[in-house]
Amino acid sequence: MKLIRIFVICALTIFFIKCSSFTRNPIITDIFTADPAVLVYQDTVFLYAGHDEAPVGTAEYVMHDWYVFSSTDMVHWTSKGACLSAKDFSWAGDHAYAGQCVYRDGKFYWYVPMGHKKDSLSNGGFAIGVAVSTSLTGPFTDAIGKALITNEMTTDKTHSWDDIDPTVFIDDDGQAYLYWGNKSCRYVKLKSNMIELDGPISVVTLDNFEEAPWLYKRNDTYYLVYAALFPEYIDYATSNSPTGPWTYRGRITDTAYNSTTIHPAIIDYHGDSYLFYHNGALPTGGDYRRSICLDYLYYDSNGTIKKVTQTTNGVKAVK
Ligand code: FUB
Repeated sequence: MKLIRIFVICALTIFFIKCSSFTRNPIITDIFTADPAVLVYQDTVFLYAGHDEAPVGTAEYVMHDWYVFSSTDMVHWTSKGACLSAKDFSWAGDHAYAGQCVYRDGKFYWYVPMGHKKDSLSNGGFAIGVAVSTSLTGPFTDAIGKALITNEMTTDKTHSWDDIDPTVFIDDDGQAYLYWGNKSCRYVKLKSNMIELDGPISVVTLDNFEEAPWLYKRNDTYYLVYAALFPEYIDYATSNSPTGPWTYRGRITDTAYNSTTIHPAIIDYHGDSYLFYHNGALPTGGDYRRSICLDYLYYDSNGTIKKVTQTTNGVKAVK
């Protein structure tokens, strides 16, 4: 009798969790995911995610590929599988860190940082590549057959992992901008083909900048949101131009639960604004076994972002 009661309670709990109209954070629970980037395409939300594969007890990132998930209600997420791998770039070693996929003229461009093999173009260190596909989920191929940004192209900081975490924004006039960096934030204009630089690389002055920039525009204001300090918070700055100068506006989140890193992605969907980030909340989770989460983000009437509370309930299903 007792066993039957326990079975019924378990079954009901699973049923209610599955039917819940809230996301529950983390939103992906069957693998470890990090570094969210989000793209809304034809009324569906596509989440491009890093994949943490470090075994329990391993104190370094083990990341070989990137996953795609989709949702139309922000609660139920469908895995499209590993849609891109560091192996898809002949010049890359490993270390599939944080990327972002954007759409332009019928194609999807996925900008990703990886370690560069030592060869005639680079002496190693992190580099940024771009993969292209006519489909949101691939197959993706290396768009240029070499890195778009190498460690040698940025000389203001010398550490080997300063060229990571690309974010790409296409302005209303069609000009595309690539921002990226660790410790030093940089940007460069991209040509309309999305695979060539269109000018010099510039260094951006930003308070507390650590890594993980996310650039977007709301009304006439440009927002540059990023991981700040270490352990990381999410801070942001605004400007009336996509190239700055940037005015520091403050803190969006505190540090993440059980993770020294946190990584922002922000979208609007069906009238609400959302912040994606990661924490280490899954069982056996931590710094190198992270999980993507999702919470509402609110603006004041003057456009400033209110501080986001990281919840376990997440957000409600979009009707
Ligand atoms: O996932 C590896 C690195 O950790 C990312 O590139 C950073 O943003 C941090 O999340």
